[in-house]
Amino acid sequence: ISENSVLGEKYDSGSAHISGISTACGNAPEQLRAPSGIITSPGWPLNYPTRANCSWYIRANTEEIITISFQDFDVQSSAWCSADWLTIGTYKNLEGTRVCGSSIPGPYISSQEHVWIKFHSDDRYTRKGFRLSYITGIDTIFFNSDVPLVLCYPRCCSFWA
Ligand SMILES: [Ca+2]
Repeated sequence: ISENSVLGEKYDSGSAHISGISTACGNAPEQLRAPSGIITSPGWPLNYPTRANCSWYIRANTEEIITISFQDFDVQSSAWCSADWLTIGTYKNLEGTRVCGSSIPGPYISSQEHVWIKFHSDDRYTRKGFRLSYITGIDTIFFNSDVPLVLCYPRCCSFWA
């Protein structure tokens, strides 16, 4: 499909491990229905390749939400994250906030039962990339609200608000 497919190997971490090598960085999004899992940038733990375009679609059960937390994060820093970036958002075609750099982003809590995660790298300079985990579950905090009130606690505000 692309040069991405030759980089790295899948490995078994015990839970549903999804590497960026599979369809996520090809023509179609990687669709994830497992209740929890791990997503890494392509090639992890080696540097991600140039010209990567990956997308993951996580879907939980009805009335569940998805909590995403980062274990590692190192994406080439650039003004407005215009070079390499990761986004997490609700909609396929409406980009969420871009993040890049080497500070680990705060947790992301979905407002609906699905999220889109997208990763892009441009044609030069790569870094180690990212490793995140997600878990789905009943929304016990945000009853009857589309607004995740906890979103800015303890430190995710600057990344995702
Ligand atoms: Ca780059």
